[in-house]
This record gives sequence, C-alpha cells and structure tokens, in this order.
Amino acid sequence: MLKETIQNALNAQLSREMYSSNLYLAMSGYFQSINLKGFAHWMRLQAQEETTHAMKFFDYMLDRGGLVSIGSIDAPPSKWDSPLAAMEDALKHEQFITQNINALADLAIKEGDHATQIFLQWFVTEQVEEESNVSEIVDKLKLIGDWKGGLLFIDNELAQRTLAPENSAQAD
Ligand code: OFO
Repeated sequence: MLKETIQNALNAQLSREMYSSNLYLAMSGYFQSINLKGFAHWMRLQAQEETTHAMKFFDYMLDRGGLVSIGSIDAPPSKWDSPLAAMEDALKHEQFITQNINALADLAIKEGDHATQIFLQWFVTEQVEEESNVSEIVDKLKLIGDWKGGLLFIDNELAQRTLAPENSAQAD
C-alpha cells in the first residue's frame, strides 16, 4: 500500500511526464512547420518516450495498490523564436524534471519506502541521459551560430534517432 504523501507526489510526477510529452509534441509541430524534419522527428519520438515515462508511474502506483489521479495539465507553447530557443526550453524543462525526480527520491527515503526508492532509480539515471542529449544539441546549435548548412547537418543527424527499447511503448 502506498502512503498518501508518496501517492500524491507520484501522481504529480505522472502529470509532469504528460506535460513533457505535450511540450515535445508541440515542439515537433513547430519544427515541422519550419521544415526541420529531423528535429521534428526527434521531438516526436521524445514525446512518445515521455508517454512511456508517464505510464511507468501509472503502472507502478497500481502495482502498489495506489490510486491514479490525473491532474490538470497546462497547455505548452506552440512556437519558439528559433530552433535554439526551443532546445534551450527543452533543456530547462529537463533540468526542472530532474529536480522533481530528486525531490521524489528524497521523499521516498524520508518515508522509508524502499520499493519507491528502487522504482525511482531508473528515472534518476534516465534524467542524466535526458539532460545530456538535449544539452549536446543546444551546444551544437550554439557552435554553428547563423550557419544554415550546419543547421541542416544537425537536422539530418536528428532524423536518425530511434527509440531505445526501454523507452518504447512496449516497455512496461
Ligand atoms: Fe521524462 O524525462 Fe523528460 O521530461
């Protein structure tokens, strides 16, 4: 049985993961609208990955006899000033998610909830990867500055992305 404090915190994170999915889907739409199809593809997969993250919280709470409650989810923006501005927003958002995962892990320790601590370890590791992936794209965009050829090169690179098995919809 989940303690109420833990259940509330897990439900709040479930909603944040759903917001992440909506945010990245909105970014995918923005990139598609400016014909950066590699960026759009990368963000579309990122949105799918976030849905998988949300479902991990959903399944975990139910496995522990908890109650899922879906909170209201803010609408994400629909456009950005530049590819760099969008990716910088994505990085800021991932840093925010990392803070929340860490706060959840602290709460699980405080409440002596060992199962939740172990469940959250996957997310602690995942956040290192999430920040690093986005940060690399931000750095490359800064490096190329206004050079359009460089932007198309990055776009081609991002078009190659595939989903890792642990982040595909089939994972549980
Ligand atoms: Fe769920 O990792 Fe990004 O937000």
